Amino acid sequence: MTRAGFVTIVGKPNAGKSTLLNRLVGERLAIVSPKPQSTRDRVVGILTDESSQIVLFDTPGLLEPRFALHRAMQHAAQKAIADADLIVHLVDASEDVPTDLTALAGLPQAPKAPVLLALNKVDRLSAARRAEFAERYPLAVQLAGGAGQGVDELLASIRAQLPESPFLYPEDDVSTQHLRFFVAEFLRESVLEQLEDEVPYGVAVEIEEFRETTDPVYIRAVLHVERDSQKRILIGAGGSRIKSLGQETRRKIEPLIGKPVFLDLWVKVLGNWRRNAASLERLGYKLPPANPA
Ligand SMILES: Nc1nc2c(ncn2[C@@H]2O[C@H](COP(=O)(O)OP(=O)(O)OP(=O)(O)O)[C@@H](O)[C@H]2O)c(=O)[nH]1
Ligand SMILES: [Mg+2]
Repeated sequence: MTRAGFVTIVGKPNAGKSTLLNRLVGERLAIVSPKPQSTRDRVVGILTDESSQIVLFDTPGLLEPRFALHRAMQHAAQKAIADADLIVHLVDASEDVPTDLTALAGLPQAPKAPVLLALNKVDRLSAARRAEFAERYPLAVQLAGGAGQGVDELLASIRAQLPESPFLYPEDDVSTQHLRFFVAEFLRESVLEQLEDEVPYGVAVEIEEFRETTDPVYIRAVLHVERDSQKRILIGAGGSRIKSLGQETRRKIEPLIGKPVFLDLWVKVLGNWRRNAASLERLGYKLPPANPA
């Protein structure tokens, strides 16, 4: 008898969802950043042992949508919630207290799947504060997903609540995403690491070409920005910034691809892409239907 199911990790931006996914799967699948709103779409991680298979969905942080990209991000989280057999609601306990998930996710009604509350970043809390949380939220798991504290307990709770089912994916799979996706995400992570303030938020990555049979592997990626001023920043003086973004990203993707990579980077202006439905679609972000039934 095996258990298997879809487990969706949700929470506010920066709660530590992607860090937790990586820790659970034991691979760096999702990009992580101290800046909020780093995850923009669903990321899948698969964790299989002899008797269970957990298909994890990492999601964009839940926020009040201000423009089209935010609506696409909220929609991705809502879909992952609808697909879930179990939801892990992750709260950064060092900054926040749990709030109502239905309202936070902008849902018309409570999700069908059971919700497991997990209080994260407890490594930042005093013993007294942890005890207070334990008393107030007796069913919540206390975690420090970054360091791995409490992760076994969370896994045990998840496994106990998975439906009985045959495995959904081959036992050796750790994700369902293709290499292209990881290349685009790691490039965006490098942008989050190297650039300040608003710049990373205006960057979207498109992989235009991916030739795996050549040596080195040839990848052409476009960094789309919203304005000329952002383009200048991304290129940097004498091309210094784009060069270092390329170097950093190659360092991350070459172990994944297993071969040397020639990463051909371009920066283009796609005016106001975050607010434009056609641009978002082209970049692979799915907006909710305009008039939901
Ligand atoms: N102290 C501490 N920091 C953590 C922990 N987990 C994650 N972090 C840090 O919190 C920041 C955000 O982590 P992410 O995993 O990117 O958070 P997220 O919820 O995926 O964020 P979005 O994708 O923007 O919604 C990073 O700087 C992490 O290193 C933890 O258990 N303790
Ligand atoms: Mg994330």
